[in-house]
Amino acid sequence: SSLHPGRQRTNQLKYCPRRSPLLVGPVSVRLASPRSMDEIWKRNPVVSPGSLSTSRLLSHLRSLLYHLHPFLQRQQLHYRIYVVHQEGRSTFNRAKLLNVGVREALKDEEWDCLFLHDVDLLPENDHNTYTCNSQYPTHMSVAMDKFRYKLPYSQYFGGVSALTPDQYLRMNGFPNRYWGWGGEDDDIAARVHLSGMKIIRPSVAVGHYKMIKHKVDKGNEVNPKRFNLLMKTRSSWRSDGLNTLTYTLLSKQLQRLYTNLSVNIGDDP
Ligand code: NGS
Repeated sequence: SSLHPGRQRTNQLKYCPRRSPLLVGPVSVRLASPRSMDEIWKRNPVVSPGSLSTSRLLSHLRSLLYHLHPFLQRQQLHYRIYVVHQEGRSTFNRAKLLNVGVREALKDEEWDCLFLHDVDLLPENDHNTYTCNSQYPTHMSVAMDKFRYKLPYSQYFGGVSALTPDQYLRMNGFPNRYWGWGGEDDDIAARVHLSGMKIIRPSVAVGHYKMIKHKVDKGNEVNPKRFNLLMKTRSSWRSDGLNTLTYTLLSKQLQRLYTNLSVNIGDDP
């Protein structure tokens, strides 16, 4: 699953201080998943309610919600978390799921910022503000524990990123053709540059993330086509992306702590 909170366009920002007085900076992240959604709900009474279903929920998602709701509230943001669930047995396609999340989220509100967030990454410092830069896409997860708190390579764009809807449209969204593990984040980074933008990043001091450890996901086998696809990004980005996105929305449920989208996105042809 992938998800992204956003921030709403509003004319009432004068009521908010530029920098939230509630921030604490570095926070210690608890990796053990909370036992129940109820526990998270009780600790976050201001989250707007939908309905509750605790069936088949990943423990990663519980950890993320447990952590992210207080984090975003300390930043005094107006946000909504969407979880995009790929229904069925087809190979995982992260970038296409992110496209679906963006399209569906923008049907609900005129968000001014889209966060594309892996479910297994927990931000460790609330000075890493979940807002967008008005000019350029931002790569947020610059210092992950599994990479010893630095970038694994300078073009790395995986994990957590943030774009305005304008930036997202300008690069024709994300590729739909990456089935399985690897390369889609490199393609997204290439699109940023090919569409005339650049990537900006928070400082390594605040861009800290802890990753919830897990084995290789079933249904997300390494994509053997990824290098071939990456060689074609320059010629394919305009004809593969938001403008060619197709899927079937199977359900949209307002849970108490997030909005769940279940989608059929097809399979690797
Ligand atoms: C690169 C992958 C990226 C991936 C990154 C980190 O090699 O998709 O490693 O992987 N690019 C290609 O395969 C072309 S990780 O260490 O997190 O498993 O995000």
